[in-house]
Amino acid sequence: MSRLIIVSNRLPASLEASADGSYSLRQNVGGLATAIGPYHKAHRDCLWIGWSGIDPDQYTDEELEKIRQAYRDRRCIPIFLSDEEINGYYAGFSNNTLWPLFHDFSHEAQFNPDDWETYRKVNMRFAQVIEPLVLPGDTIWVQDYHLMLLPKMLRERYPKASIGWFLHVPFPSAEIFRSLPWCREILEGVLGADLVGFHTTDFVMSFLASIYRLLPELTVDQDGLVHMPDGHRAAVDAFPIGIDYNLYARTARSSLARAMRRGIEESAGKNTGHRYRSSVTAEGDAAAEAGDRDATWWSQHKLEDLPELTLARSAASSIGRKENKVIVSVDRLDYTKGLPERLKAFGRMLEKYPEWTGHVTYYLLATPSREDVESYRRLKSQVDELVGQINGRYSLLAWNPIHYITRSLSIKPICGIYAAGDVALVTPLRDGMNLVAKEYLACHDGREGALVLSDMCGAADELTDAFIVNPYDIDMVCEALHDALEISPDESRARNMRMQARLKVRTASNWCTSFLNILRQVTTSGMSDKRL
Ligand code: ADQ
Repeated sequence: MSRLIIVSNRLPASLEASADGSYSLRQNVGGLATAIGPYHKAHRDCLWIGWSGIDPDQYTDEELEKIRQAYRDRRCIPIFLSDEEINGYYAGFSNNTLWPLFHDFSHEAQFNPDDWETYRKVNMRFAQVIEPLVLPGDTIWVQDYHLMLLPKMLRERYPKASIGWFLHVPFPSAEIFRSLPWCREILEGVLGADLVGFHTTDFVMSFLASIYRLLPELTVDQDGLVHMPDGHRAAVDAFPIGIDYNLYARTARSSLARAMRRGIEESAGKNTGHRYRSSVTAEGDAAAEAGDRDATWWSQHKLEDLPELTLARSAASSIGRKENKVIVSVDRLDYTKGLPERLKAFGRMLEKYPEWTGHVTYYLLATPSREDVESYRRLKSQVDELVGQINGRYSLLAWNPIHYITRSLSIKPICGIYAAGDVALVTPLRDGMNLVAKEYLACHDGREGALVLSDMCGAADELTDAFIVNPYDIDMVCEALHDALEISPDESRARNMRMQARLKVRTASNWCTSFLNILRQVTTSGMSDKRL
């Protein structure tokens, strides 16, 4: 029976130290951990190798051994990297070169030969750690853009091993990819695998186009098999990743998620009419009671005189709206996620459709990431500023259009946010798949909830019943958002049922098995060819 060795940049669990000096592990959230984690857990002979995320210089040898043991107990093998290695391999080449380039942000990409050299060395280090662990017949599955040289390094050590590689982010067009000074080495590195996987057929086509252009000595046959001059061949195909649908549907019904949903709905004034009006009254009463110097102002003005209230109320009644609405989005703060464009579209909607004033609240969860990188700090300031501008311009006395949260939340409150959203606004400028769109639909299992989805992510190929938009087109997003808020519950449920039916079948676990089954088939047929 062949074992599976998963290799990724980060392990699926992070270290937590207890006061008594022992170490335990906490499951990481994120696409990769949730997609492959259950397979790893369920198969006792499956190992996971990756960077531990800790600086070994901060620990004694004895402590490092305890840490290794804590990981071994979970069938994980930690790799320890120094600060210098992390700077060059992870922050440098992975995040400052490959990430922007692969997401069509070439202007953000830095081409630093020292970072490339460290990336190469760290990929080699992974190969060295894996080497003593591999047994004949093992399958090795390498993940993502951090480890693009590893398949070839492993192939050189194990010519007969079964090796897969999967890219979780987009593969760019050949025109963009060839601007990378080390593009050939990267392609050759990946092609050491027997099976190369992407989320969509578009990414497969871009990858094959780069091979035609940059490695003309290779041939690609009708079945998408790439033939190397040394006789090795690699299959290339699309495997759109799914989610654990039942986990999200179930978690959305948990008591914590339900409480979170109720809290959001209440604060957005849902099912309670125009809540801001009673808050304004309460605010005035409280000021009067406290002998506030503004109390006279309050007593002299009838609430009906407030122009903003009149505007909101008359506009709302003119279209007969009874219910307030909630828009949600959940992101890591990254320039690929299109947050400034999305905020501008929301601001445009409040301007163009003033009847929404006081009646729609946007819950924006955007957790900062990579804060040591200048472009990410700039983005954070830009988002802060836009949120401030929109809230400053449109807020009423007791209603803010945007509820902005920058904390990191765990799965239950996130499911509560998803479940509270009448509309989810998911508009990345570029994304390999985008799991948030799928998680939102699972949290609306069997009920209404409209999805506004960017056509620049892999998920748009599958979720065709969503309101599909070009995320750069502010007017288009504004109109789609308005339409999504206005959709009838029946139509929304009907659209969702079609998308949910697909998501229930194409789960994370099915993605995992389908990749591994094809890898097995490719390797088996390759071996029989070699025997011939
Ligand atoms: P990511 O870039 O991590 O994944 P995505 O697919 O959206 O992007 O997954 C994000 C995950 O993190 C989701 O499970 C979501 O619930 C969670 N998350 C997002 N924001 C969060 C926040 N603020 N706090 C807590 N959790 C948050 C990469 C690629 C994607 C691809 C996945 C899987 O970039 O395109 O879909 O891998 O292949």
